[in-house]
Amino acid sequence: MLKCVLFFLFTIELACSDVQDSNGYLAYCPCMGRFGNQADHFLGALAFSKALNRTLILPPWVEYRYGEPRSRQVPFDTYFKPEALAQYHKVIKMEHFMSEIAPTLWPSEKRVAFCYTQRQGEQDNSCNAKSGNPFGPFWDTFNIDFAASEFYGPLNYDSTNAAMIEKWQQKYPAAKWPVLAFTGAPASFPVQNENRPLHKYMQWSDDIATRSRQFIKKNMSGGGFLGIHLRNGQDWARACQHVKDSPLLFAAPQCVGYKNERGPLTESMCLPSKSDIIKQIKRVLKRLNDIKYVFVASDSNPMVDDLTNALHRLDVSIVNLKPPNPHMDLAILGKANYFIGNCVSSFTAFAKRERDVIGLGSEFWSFPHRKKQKHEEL
Ligand code: GFB
Repeated sequence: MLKCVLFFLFTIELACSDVQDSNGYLAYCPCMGRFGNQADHFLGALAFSKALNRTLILPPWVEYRYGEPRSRQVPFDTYFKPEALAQYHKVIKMEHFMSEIAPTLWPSEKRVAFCYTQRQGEQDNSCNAKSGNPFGPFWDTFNIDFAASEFYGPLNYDSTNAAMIEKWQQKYPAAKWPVLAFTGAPASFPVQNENRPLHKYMQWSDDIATRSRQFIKKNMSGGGFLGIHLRNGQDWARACQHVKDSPLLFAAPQCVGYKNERGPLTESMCLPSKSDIIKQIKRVLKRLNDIKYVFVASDSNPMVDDLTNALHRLDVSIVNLKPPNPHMDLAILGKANYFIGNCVSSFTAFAKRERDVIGLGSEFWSFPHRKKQKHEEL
């Protein structure tokens, strides 16, 4: 029996693997950045496939392990439930598409790579869709080689622009182009404001949801918890040096707005000092009732000793995950009574969106920017 994906709209519709979508499919490589970047891109690709009315092929997540020259591809449903996404739009796992549908609908000679314009690589005038890491390893996971390239420029993937969507439909009708396979995500980074609410369809897999609940029960019961994200590794410190010249660096629009309409981006929003972090946590703890724990997620230094020393009078315990696990960290941050995150980080952006769609409160380090009073500087 072939697996089916359930769509719960007004009626229940079954999209079984032996039924092909006559409106076509959309595939892409999440080839830019790590999890937070890929998640931003995913929401854009989801909106774009919905606008084109093509089934979205759920790509595996691309992960990098220290010392390994090739990325690893982790099946989409390791972290998220396809059936929750199916409440919004038609989706199919890439593994499933390749085993059940590609052999007839998308045979080797029909595999065309889409890119805006030519990319550098082995061949001239080509998307070179498999040149470099993770491009090669990603498509190799499914034994996909491309027979040709298609440059779709000047079209773009703004799913809110009906005239643009019409142009895609005209130029690439599903009957002739059953699969649009993009060399990179057909989406902008950071995610477009309009697509942020789509996060509600990203629901953690049972495995992650259960383990995060168990962690909270075991380590943080008998009171609420404040979740904090400390992005402070060396890569981050280097990136934050660019704040002066990049007022919308990475995910910064999530706090300062897409046009800096909510103020300037400061270095302290990107890499807050220890004293700024402690002051802000104290302010938040004073404001909130019944917080007994501070859960720290960090890529590098969770500052457990510093926080323990600084907060011991406030009767809170500092908790973190050992060994580290980014997805578990995010799932736990998503459930905190309150959250303080890093405005510039797309990792924070994931937790912030998840919390927004269920109405939980959050704020960012050192945001909004307030000019220090003279006595504070002394
Ligand atoms: O997710 P991400 O694109 O977020 O990349 P940023 C950061 C990666 O660092 C995550 C790890 O995918 C995790 O693997 N990481 C970050 C964490 N925070 C945590 C945490 O709290 N816990 C754990 N366990 N892991 C930007 C990138 O990272 O960093 C840019 O988007 C660039 O492309 C820049 O590389 C330097 O947006 O924070």
